[in-house]
Formats: sequence, C-alpha cells, structure tokens
Amino acid sequence: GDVVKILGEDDIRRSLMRIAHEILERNKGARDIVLLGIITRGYYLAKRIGNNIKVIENVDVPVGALDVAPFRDDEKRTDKSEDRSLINFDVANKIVVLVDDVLFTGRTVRAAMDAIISRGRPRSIQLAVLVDRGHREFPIRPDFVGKNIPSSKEKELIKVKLKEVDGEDGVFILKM
Ligand code: 3GP
Ligand code: 5GP
Ligand code: MG
Repeated sequence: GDVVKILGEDDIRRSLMRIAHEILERNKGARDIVLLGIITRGYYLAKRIGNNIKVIENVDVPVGALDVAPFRDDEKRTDKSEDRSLINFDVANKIVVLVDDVLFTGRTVRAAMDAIISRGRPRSIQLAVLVDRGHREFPIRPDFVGKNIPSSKEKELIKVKLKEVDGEDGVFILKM
C-alpha cells in the first residue's frame, strides 16, 4: 500500500541531537550515564546519541548492545545461551539510558528491563525512542522521544531505516 515519509535524514539527526541535550539536562551532565541500545536499530541510535554527547560535553559514555530475546514473554524468546548482547561495562549503580527505534506495546522494553537487571542493579533506567507509535499494553512511557506518530494498531506499520543497516536514514508509515 501507501508509503509516507515522516522523518528524513536531517530530522533524525536533529532529533538525536535534541535527545542527547535532554539526557544531559535531565541528569545534570554525563556522569554515571551508560547507553544500552536494543539490537538491531536501537543500538545504532544509541551509538549516534553517544557521539552527540561527546560533541556536546566532550565525554565518552559507554554504549552497549542489548539483546532482549532471552527475556521475552512470547514464542520468540530464545535460550540465554544465544544472548547476542555486547556490553563490556557494569550497569550496577549506573543511570542506564535504554534506546530503541520504535516504542509500541512496551513489551520489548519490559523484556529489556529484565535483561538489564539480570546484569546488576542500576541506579535508574530511562527510556529514549526515536518513534512512539502508541498502543501500550504495559505501564511504560518514554523519557525522551524523537517523534510521536499516532498510528493505527492493525492497519499501519512504521518503517525505520538507518544508514548503518539500510543504507539510508528515514522513518516511513506503511499503510497496509
Ligand atoms: P530492529 O531490530 O532494528 O528494531 O523485528 C525485526 C525488525 O522488524 C525490527 O528491526 C523492527 O524495526 C522491524 N519491524 C517493523 N514492524 C514491526 C512490528 O510491527 N513489530 C516488530 N516486532 N518489529 C517490526
Ligand atoms: P513493542 O515491544 O513496544 O510492541 O515494540 C517495540 C519493538 O518492536 C521495537 O524494538 C521495534 O523494533 C519493534 N516494532 C514494533 N512495532 C513496530 C513498528 O511499527 N515499526 C518498527 N519499525 N518496529 C516496530
Ligand atoms: Mg527495534
């Protein structure tokens, strides 16, 4: 069906710079912040936010890749031995900023919180997403949002493209 572009390359770049500023404002600097991006695209967004924090504050914040599949509550759950997370730092006592591309039902974020807590006890967990499309099934809300895109739960799909994975940057609505 129809494809409508909602965000272009420049829009995404500005959103991720604003989110970096908001994270630093909320936490009064970069101290004790670590970024965990949900595999696949959330991880590349987390890396970009980390690069932006470096530009703004001249601080390197640790960035890790979080695989939530071992902690899902449905049939897509995989064995813990297949955990693809890549996190070479401690989350205990840190301010963990969880990053994902699209927030929908909240189930992925619920699983992500389990994945994080299985590694240690963070001081806090905050949530940054490029797109919030609504339709939550759990009591979860984002702290930092690129764009709210009200969507039809069944008739629409949000497509996020990132250069690192898809060769181009863009957010699109697909009407099915
Ligand atoms: P991601 O791993 O980069 O987030 O789920 C596999 C991919 O398909 C995801 O990539 C996600 O962006 C994309 N996707 C598109 N629509 C949906 C959807 O409705 N549900 C899920 N789980 N993924 C979707
Ligand atoms: P949730 O668990 O909140 O329902 O969905 C969040 C996760 O599923 C995100 O990591 C995202 O990749 C994927 N997802 C759910 N719906 C969509 C969608 O419409 N578009 C895209 N790109 N991803 C989605
Ligand atoms: Mg995702």
